[in-house]
Amino acid sequence: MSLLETIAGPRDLKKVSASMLPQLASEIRQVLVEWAHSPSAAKTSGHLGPNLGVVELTIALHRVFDSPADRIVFDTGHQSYVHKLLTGRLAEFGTLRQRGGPSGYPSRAESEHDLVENSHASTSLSYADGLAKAFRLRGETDRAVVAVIGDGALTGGMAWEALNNIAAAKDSRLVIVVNDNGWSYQPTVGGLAEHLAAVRVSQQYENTLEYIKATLSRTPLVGVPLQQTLHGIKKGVKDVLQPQVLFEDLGLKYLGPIDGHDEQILEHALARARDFGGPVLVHVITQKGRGYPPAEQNEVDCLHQFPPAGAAPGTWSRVFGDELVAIGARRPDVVAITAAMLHPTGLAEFAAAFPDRTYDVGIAEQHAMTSAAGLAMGGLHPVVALYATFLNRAFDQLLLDVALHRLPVTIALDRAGVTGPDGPSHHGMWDGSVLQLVPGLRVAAPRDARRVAELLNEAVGVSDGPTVLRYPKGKVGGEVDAVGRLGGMDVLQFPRPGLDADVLLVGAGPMALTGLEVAGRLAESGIGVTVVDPRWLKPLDEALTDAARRHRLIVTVEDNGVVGGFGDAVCRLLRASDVGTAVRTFGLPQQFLGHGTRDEILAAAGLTAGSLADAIVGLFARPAANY
Ligand SMILES: Cc1ncc(C[n+]2csc(CCOP(=O)(O)OP(=O)(O)O)c2C)c(N)n1
Repeated sequence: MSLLETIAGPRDLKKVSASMLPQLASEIRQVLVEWAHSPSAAKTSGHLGPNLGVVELTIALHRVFDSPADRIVFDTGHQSYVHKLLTGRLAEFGTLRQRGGPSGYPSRAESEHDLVENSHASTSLSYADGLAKAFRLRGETDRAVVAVIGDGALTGGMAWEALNNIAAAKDSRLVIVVNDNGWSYQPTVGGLAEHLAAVRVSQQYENTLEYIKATLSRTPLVGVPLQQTLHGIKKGVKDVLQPQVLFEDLGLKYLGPIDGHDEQILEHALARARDFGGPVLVHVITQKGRGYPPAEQNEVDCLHQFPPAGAAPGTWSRVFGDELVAIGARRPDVVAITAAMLHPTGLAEFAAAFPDRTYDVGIAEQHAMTSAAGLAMGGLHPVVALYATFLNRAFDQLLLDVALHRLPVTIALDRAGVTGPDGPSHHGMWDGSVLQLVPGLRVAAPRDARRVAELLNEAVGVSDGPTVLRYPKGKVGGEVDAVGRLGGMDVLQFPRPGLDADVLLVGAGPMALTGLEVAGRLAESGIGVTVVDPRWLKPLDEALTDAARRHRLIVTVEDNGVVGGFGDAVCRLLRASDVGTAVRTFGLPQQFLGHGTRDEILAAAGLTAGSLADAIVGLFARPAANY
């Protein structure tokens, strides 16, 4: 039996003697690496590099704090695998991120030790601020709150809003652990990153570490107020360690930098921070991918995800990225913005070709959008590449900073629709609805690679307002050319000879291709279908109304929440034009959808060709008035 197998929770972990902890850390790393290379992880992928980096830190956290009475909030939550392994989930770990298996993020349904499952970055400090205030107000003064936040997540504006408030909440029992590995997906960028790097890489840091080790080993654990220790540390290194003034000037107690792979030092520092009685920031230096050479040496992202998440040839991301390079060569005014996701959004080639015209703004979608507004006001045409789910962060900026000013900004929304193993927070199922609210915004959804190129060119050709391109995760399917045109829309298929124009099936993006399969099945039941790809989902093409009048039933299919999306927009258009034809809208149920493969989730949502065809055949079995 391994040591890890004997640990069912933090209580067991606390009993392990300090001398055995290196063995425990190495067993955990072995489990992580073996899982990453398993056939199951090959399908689901997962976060390897971040977890290898927090092994000692997570052990120390669970030995010093008393979860779940003390609350540990992991920012983003992608680095919580070690926490899962130490809180009784070793047996299920092999099915991580699979349908029915553990989530790739903390999950309250799984464990009392899990709390925040949102997995959008930079929120942990606000949660922690609220939790600490709640414990204080309720008189639960023995409870501490810890937020573990990466240097990447610390680039998000919300984190700074929280720091501003935490500094003012002087009696909150709150420990902020900055897990500083220097990386987001990419090396973390910006002034904050430079500040942290100055602390991290300087010779002073080495000196400080030595000093802290010496100080802490000389002082007994209990009874020495943190302030005294801090004072001692500062006295010793005051002249050489200036960079820490950033946090101190904000009014936060700063402790560090601490070697994040020295478990004993971590325990000492965290215990002092816990007992301080007010907010403390513990700056911990870790190495992303620690202990697994292929991750340590990976120059793209330290194997942030494994298998790697980059934009492989043939993916939607890459097709977008390659076309943007071609556009960039012709159009010197086109610039690209990423929020810390250069490779996954397919911008790496553009950045290589036009480094001066590519901006990585950190995990700062709000800033990305308004900065794009500024770039557009300055005479450029920015292309902001985001995962669809993260557009939520920048809605107000899109609405008022960009659209109100009718600025020519193009937003490329990758991973739109069901994404799969990342679960409810990562499905791109909201953008199709919230974008409908934005006046003057044009939204395109390509069905295949040719249309990505075509629509991206049309989008960057728009100079009097914002445009959006939304496309899913993964590989692009085969190309399907139009057989006709209806206004600006592509007709992919007319009803088979001998069949009536029964159904007008309008499929958004690749759902138009699913529509072709549906049409094939319906033809077998004698139902004639016209399949249309609208290309632009907003504004809708007026030609849709005439076409609708010529059919008995309109069916819309979209890979987006069914409420307020493209289908609802079609209904509104038809109502406004007094078209009486019945309409059925198919999309994702407006629920938080769990993790699984994209195919599994689409099947459960009834968005496969078979389910759609069955549903439509069922409708035709009813009297016409009741469609
Ligand atoms: C709002 C938001 N934007 C983008 C992401 C995608 N994302 C997940 S992890 C990550 C990098 C996190 O870096 P850091 O906080 O330093 O943690 P590390 O992985 O380095 O441990 C990014 C950009 C996200 N989760 N949330």
